[in-house]
Amino acid sequence: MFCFQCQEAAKGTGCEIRGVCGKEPETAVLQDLLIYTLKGIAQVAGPARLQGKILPEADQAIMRGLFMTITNANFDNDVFVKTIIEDLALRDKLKGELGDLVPSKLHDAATFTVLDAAKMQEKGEQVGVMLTKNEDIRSLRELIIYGLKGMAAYAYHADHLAQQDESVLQFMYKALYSTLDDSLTVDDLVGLTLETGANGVSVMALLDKANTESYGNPEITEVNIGTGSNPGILISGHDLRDMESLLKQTEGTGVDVYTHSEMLPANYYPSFKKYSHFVGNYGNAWWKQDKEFASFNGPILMTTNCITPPKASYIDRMFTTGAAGYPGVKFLDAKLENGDKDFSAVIEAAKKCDPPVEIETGTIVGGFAHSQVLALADKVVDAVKSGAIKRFFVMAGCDGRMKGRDYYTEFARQLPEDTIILTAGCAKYRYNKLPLGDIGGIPRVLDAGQCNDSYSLAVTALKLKEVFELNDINDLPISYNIAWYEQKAVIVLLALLSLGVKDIHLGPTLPAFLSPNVAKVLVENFGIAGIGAVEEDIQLFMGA
Ligand code: FSO
Ligand code: SF4
Repeated sequence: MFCFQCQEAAKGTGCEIRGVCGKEPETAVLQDLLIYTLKGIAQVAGPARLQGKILPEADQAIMRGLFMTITNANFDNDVFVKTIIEDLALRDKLKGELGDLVPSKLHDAATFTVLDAAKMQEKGEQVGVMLTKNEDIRSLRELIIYGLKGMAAYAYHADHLAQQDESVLQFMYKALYSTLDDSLTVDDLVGLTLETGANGVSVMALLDKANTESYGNPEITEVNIGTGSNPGILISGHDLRDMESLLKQTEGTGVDVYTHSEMLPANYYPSFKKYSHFVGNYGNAWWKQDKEFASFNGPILMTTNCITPPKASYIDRMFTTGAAGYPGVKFLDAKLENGDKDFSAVIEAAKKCDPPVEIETGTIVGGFAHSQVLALADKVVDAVKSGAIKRFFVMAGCDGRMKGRDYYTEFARQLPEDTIILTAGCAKYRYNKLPLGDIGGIPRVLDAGQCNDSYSLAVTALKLKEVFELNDINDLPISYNIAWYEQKAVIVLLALLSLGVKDIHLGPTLPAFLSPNVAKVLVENFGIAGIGAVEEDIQLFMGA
């Protein structure tokens, strides 16, 4: 195996024996083969798809397949083997159906066959990341693929709420098969990387529309972080439709619902607030789940990544759905008559469990997505004009296990009191429980929501640019100090670059998949930089 797609890649270069995330080598190889299979489907069906032919089965295969290979999403070899077999059958069916629209010269990815799991290991070993020999081309191809994985995840959630963006879907085909094309130069691939970012903006806008049209605009909310006395279900991940289904089905059952990690922002949506048994948020970022799932006592529903290898003490009460999976963990896929997923197994399990052990008490504040911030725009603009707010810090992104991530807690703690942190994603757990106070009633940490809600931060920045009549988004008093972990953060980063944001600091370490030359392109054209010592970084940002 070789995998270097996330921030925790072994030795900062890549996992070769077993993933730091817990991914077994066989799983890594199957994921490589699945990506290769999807590239083949994209080559076969891409030209037809780009001419406007609608191919829902292929769209689904691409969205789900890419999503399944995101860090910590799916560890289940049987599911990968089954998916590859189904996708190869789909690819060959498409060849028959599309006839002349299929390119006459096909890559091996569009013609190979494997019939069993053993052969898949053999083939998968040959088609991984290292298949591309030139390190710069490899670096750009992987940067695009990781961006596509994030894009696919967001498109998948939007699709679950019946929203699609045709141009985003078409782009996924084009980008996938372009990574097979040996005639593309470094410059071509840099261009494609920026196009990936532009489509990242579109897909985040799409998911924002899907979420807010379905559940209302997030609003300022005090979220309870304590517990009640009933048995509870803990729901994690990003899928708001799953969240709604669970709330509807638990109503009146005596079972409470709590969010974990990336599902925390569900608490900010008006449609979910009406459920009195929706108690609040339990715990912190994804990587603390081993302890927090144990003390929660009740069942846990993972609607997406981030899963860490479950402990024996709670594996029996864990459930997955959607693109997520783990061997030995029950997967829920069956639908009710109304089209919602059937979560009765989780609810029945909860009834037999003890209530959660309380690990903290009090509240945290969030709900500052674009609509809420725009409602406060006058107040914010006045505070900037009067000098009460000197600078905003976008500290969106991810949390993770690495010790060096203490940097973000310290950074937030040491920021001058006339600064505001704009956040989204699970990075917030590094500082969202600190007593950082407010500026004239505006909290100093404004949480827009999930990682995809980084879109809201971009909307806010664009609005401020308009209000202050600036020509360049980089003239705003906003600095970007972003933490990354997995591939959704990659699409968020590419989206910000495509919006023209410069001088983003990225940590805690730069991606292992950036070759020195590709890193140089990002530094020279976009001012991307790493992080240093907290005090010096703050001085640098404040003097900027
Ligand atoms: Fe991931 Fe990052 Fe959304 Fe977290 S991009 S790691 S769980 O912020 O949030 O899925
Ligand atoms: Fe290693 Fe990250 Fe890949 Fe897991 S996803 S194998 S931790 S690089």
